[in-house]
Order: sequence, then C-alpha cells, then structure tokens
Amino acid sequence: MSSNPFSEKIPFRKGNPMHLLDYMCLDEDGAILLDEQALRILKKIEEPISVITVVGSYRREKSYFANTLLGRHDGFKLGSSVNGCTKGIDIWDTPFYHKGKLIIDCEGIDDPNQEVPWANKLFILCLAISSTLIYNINGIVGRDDIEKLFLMTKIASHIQPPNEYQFLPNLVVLLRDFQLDNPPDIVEYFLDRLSKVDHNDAMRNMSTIETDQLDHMFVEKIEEAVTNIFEDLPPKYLNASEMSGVTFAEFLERCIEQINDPTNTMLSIPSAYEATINYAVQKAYETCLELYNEMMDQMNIKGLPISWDEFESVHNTAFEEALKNFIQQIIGSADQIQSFQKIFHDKITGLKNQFYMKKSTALSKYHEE
Ligand SMILES: Nc1nc2c(ncn2[C@@H]2O[C@H](COP(=O)(O)OP(=O)(O)OP(=O)(O)O)[C@@H](O)[C@H]2O)c(=O)[nH]1
Ligand SMILES: [Mg+2]
Repeated sequence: MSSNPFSEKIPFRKGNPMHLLDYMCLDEDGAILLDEQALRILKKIEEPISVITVVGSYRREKSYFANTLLGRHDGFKLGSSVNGCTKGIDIWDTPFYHKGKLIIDCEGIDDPNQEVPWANKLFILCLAISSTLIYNINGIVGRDDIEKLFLMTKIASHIQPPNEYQFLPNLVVLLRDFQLDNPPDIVEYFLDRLSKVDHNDAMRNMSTIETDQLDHMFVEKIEEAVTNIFEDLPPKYLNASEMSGVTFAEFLERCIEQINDPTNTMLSIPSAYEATINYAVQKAYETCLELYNEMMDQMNIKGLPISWDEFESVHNTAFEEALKNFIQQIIGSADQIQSFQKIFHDKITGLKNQFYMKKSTALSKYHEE
C-alpha cells in the first residue's frame, strides 16, 4: 500500500490493515466470525502484548486517528460517504509486533444500519480485549455523548470481572474538532482547525493529505495525544501475568465463544482466563518436553556410552533450557504457576528415567562386547 507518513514525532509503522472479525446476522442471534489468518498472525507473537482500540460513533474519523497512532495518514480504510466504512474489527498486521503493540480499528457503534445487539457485543468485546480504549468523540460533548457513555457503563455490567485484579482498560476520551477556546476538563482533547484547509476535498481524502496542508495546532495536538497514549500504555494482563500474542489470541477466541453463545447473558472473564491459562500450559508442556527430548537425544547422536557425569550434565542443560522456556510460556496465579512447575518437573523426571534406562542398556551392551 502507498505510505503517507504523519510527522517525524510519531514513528512510521510499515504494514497493512487486516480484518480480524466480522458480525454475521443470523435469524435471531448474530455470530461473531474470527478471521483465521489474523488469528494465526496474533499467535505468532510471543512477546507481551499491549492493545489499543479506537471506538466511538460511526463516521467520526476513528480510522484516521488509528492511522496517526501508526504515524501515518493512510493505513486503515477511511470513508468519505455518509455510510459506515469500517465493518467489524480490523488490526494492523505486522508492524511493530516485536514491541508487542497491537492497534485495533472498530466499526462505529451507532450506525443506524447496525443491529443493536451487535453494537453492544462489539463494545463489550472491545472492553475485554483492550489495554487502552480510546473513546472518540467528535465536536462538543453533548447530551448524546454523555448518554452514550452512560449506556456503556451499563453495558460494562454484562462483564463479570476477575475477583482480585484490575481488569478494565485505560480509558482515553478523545475530543475531536473542538472549536471553542476553553476546553472542558477532560482527560484528552485536541483542537482541530481543519476548517482552515482550503479544499473540502482534502478533508474527504485525509489519507493522501500532506501534513503541511494541516493546521500546525492540529498536528501538534495529534502528536501530543499519540505520545501520551503510548507513554501510558499498559500491557494486556491476565490477572497478574502479561499476555503474549499467543495467549491474547486464545483469550479473544474464548471471549467470542461466550458472546456467541445465545444462552449466555454475561461475559465471564474468570472463565475466559481459566481456559486461556489451560491452553497456555498444555502448549508449554508439549513444546518444552519436546525440547528436552531433542536436547537429550543429542547423546544418542553423539553415541553412547558416555560417563554418568556427562549424562547428568546433558540432563541439567536440557532441563534448564526447557524450564526457562516453560516459565516464559505459562501464565496464571502464583499458586497455579507453582503447581504447573511441579507437574513439569515430574514429567521431566519421568523422561530422564527413560533416558537413564536407554543409557544403562547401552552401557551393559558395551561391557558385554
Ligand atoms: N473534519 C475532519 N475530517 C476528518 C478528520 N479525520 C478524518 N477526516 C475525514 O472524515 C471522513 C471519515 O473518516 P474515518 O476515519 O473513515 O471515520 P470513521 O469514524 O472511521 O468512520 P466509520 O468507520 O465509518 O465509523 C474521511 O473522509 C476522512 O478523510 C478530522 O480530524 N477532521
Ligand atoms: Mg473507520
């Protein structure tokens, strides 16, 4: 895709927008459909992840702001008609995942053509998966916006939070196109003097606009807002553990499974956490025991017999490496982590005994020969 950087102060991120999920309207209940390819991309991210989601009313320049988070004018698709442009949820595909930052651009939540249950589900899902939720308001904060925010606090009551840990994301209220001199006391705001741009066409086509065509105050306020958002960006937590892309993808799937279940009236975060923890630990057992086996197999390749000291030293190195990987992959409470480690230790002892038998057989054969 063409690339139109925003300004030097916000790092330019390469990549492309990608569809993460869609809503499919069925008879009475709709279903959220996840894109498998996007899931695969998320599952490749092994680092801790932070998730910034831009939500708000439809046709209010949300996608444009999501682009500025990527240091660009273009990126997520912008729409110039009165109809909603972004549908479902999009993510930025590969750009700065190595630093674990995921930018999410959402469908507007009150498009008149939209199904009301979907708008609620979309907002519930965004609350559950974000570490920073940017609520985009355009113009002066009016009764409508206050009502919408109030409605959202009601929607949030459909989420059952975990008992011990803080769960809800950081909320950034982003006030756009504010035209008065004294802004209200609100966490984030910025002035937009786009009306000074000579041609209306420019505003209709913000993805190709050049930064020096924009009012410098607008650019400055965007830079300030973006910098503040990244400075205060928390990682996405699962209780006290940081989620990696792998665990985030699993958590997302479990949340969607619950939201899609028509018999479910609450999104239970503890149960989505539990399923995610189990998935992470099963995967960790699998990959780390395999790693141990591979490292121990080196003995056979090099050729038995070896001395018992050498055997212990190969085991110790393989065990340390496997344990290090295991600890990196598992998540959960301190008690859970301790019990997972104990089980892992027992499993490794079992495998060590098998290698011990192999070596003993090889040794006795050696002495017979
Ligand atoms: N006045 C003004 N127009 C803007 C601004 N940012 C983007 N636009 C233009 O507003 C139109 C809509 O922008 P989008 O970013 O697509 O809006 P959106 O909220 O993502 O829209 P949906 O995805 O349909 O809900 C586009 O034509 C943009 O070029 C801005 O800060 N001020
Ligand atoms: Mg959009």
